[in-house]
Amino acid sequence: MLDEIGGSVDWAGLDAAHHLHPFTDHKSLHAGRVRVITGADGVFLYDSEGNKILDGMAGLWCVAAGYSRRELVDAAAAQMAKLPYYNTFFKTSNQPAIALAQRLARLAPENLNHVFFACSGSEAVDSALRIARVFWQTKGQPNKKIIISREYGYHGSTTLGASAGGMVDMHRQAGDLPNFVQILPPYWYGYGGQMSPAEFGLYAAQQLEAKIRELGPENIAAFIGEPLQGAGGVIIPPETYWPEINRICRENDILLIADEVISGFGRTGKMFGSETFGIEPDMITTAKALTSGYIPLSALLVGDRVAEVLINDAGEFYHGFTYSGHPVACAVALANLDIIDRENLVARAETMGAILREKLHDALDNHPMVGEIRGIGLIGAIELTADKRTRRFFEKRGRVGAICRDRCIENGLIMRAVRDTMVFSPPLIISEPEIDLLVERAARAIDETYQQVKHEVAV
Ligand code: PXG
Repeated sequence: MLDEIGGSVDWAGLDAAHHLHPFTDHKSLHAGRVRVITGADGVFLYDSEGNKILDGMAGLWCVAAGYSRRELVDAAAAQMAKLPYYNTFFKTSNQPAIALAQRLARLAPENLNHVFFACSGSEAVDSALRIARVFWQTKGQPNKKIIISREYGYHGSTTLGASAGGMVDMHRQAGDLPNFVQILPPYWYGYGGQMSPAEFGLYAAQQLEAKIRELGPENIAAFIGEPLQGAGGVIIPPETYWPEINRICRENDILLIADEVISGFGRTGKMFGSETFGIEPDMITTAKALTSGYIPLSALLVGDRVAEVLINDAGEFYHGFTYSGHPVACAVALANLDIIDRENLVARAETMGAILREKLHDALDNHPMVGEIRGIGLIGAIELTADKRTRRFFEKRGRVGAICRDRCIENGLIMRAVRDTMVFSPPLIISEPEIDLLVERAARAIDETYQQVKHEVAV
């Protein structure tokens, strides 16, 4: 159909005329031209202007297995031919959903043995928060409703997810739901001051204890946090942080939800970020790399103490989606997990991530505008700074990051800017020559940015 329309169509013009985009200032979008992506292969994207771009973000942190994986296409086609859809309501199920639930229970930390399916990370988060509240209602503690999270946390864009997240602009538009509060994120580079990272990790975790004391543990349902905060700027907590959070949640009888929508399925060099950081969660939300983004699917992994109450005591759980346990999406996820397993992508994230960081350090450590290079597995960030000695931010945050993001694209690389922090999360299949290309293009883009804003940088 698309091919039949031919090459003369003004796709960008039609997009501006009819297409509303997520997280977009449409006026500024229409002032320029939208980039139309037409194809992809491995770690590269192709656009309608004939550019070939290295995708340093794996789509939106999701295309773990890389583009153009024939097996995923075949898995979808075979399942579509056999059973394209049926629901999992009303005492029915399907084989791909059952097989995937079993497989996820095996992969998850040992106390998480049940799975609830949805279509997006937001819906998985929504489901987790709903289950947390039902859990306490069922246990006769209906006042335990408050959800604590962190500033710069991102938990999706449903109204519950936006309220749980720590993005102030989203709160303003999505409405401020009651019973959500945020605490300081474990962002040492930004907030650590003179403390060592280890000291600051404890300090940031203890903000949770202080908030619990202020609000009363009898009013708090759960703490939700990403093992590392992706959309907030790849904020990687010091090692001291999560063990302290585990202790505080346990001692105050508060559920701990690890939002692994980005960190799940190998990104941090272990199957789950919970393993990497030593988190002991009651629930884990996953999405994105579960299908490498080829088809929408999310899975909420539910721990035994919560599942037992939900199954045995809660009665009907009034929640679910038309596409919960979609057979085609689950079949694609199974084929994708086969690739991750067979190609050792989890271990590969750790080794290739170390190589990528080493090369970034070699290329950029001495750059006057680079304040920090951090990462774990194949996810990381480069802090652009106005003064690398004091870690001072630029005036009007986000401006220099936006310049750098545009310079990256001009140089054939997709990297995201979060404020003035450049973030990357390439497909886990990235090779060493492709890492060289990523580093070379990133370094060039950062240097071109520096040439523009040099007068603002202390030397
Ligand atoms: N939790 C986390 C930790 C996420 O990163 C969601 C939940 C929501 O997932 P869905 O599938 O509903 O989008 C996410 C999604 C960005 C960006 O610009 C990040 C996400 C989504 C869109 C943009 O970094 N993360």
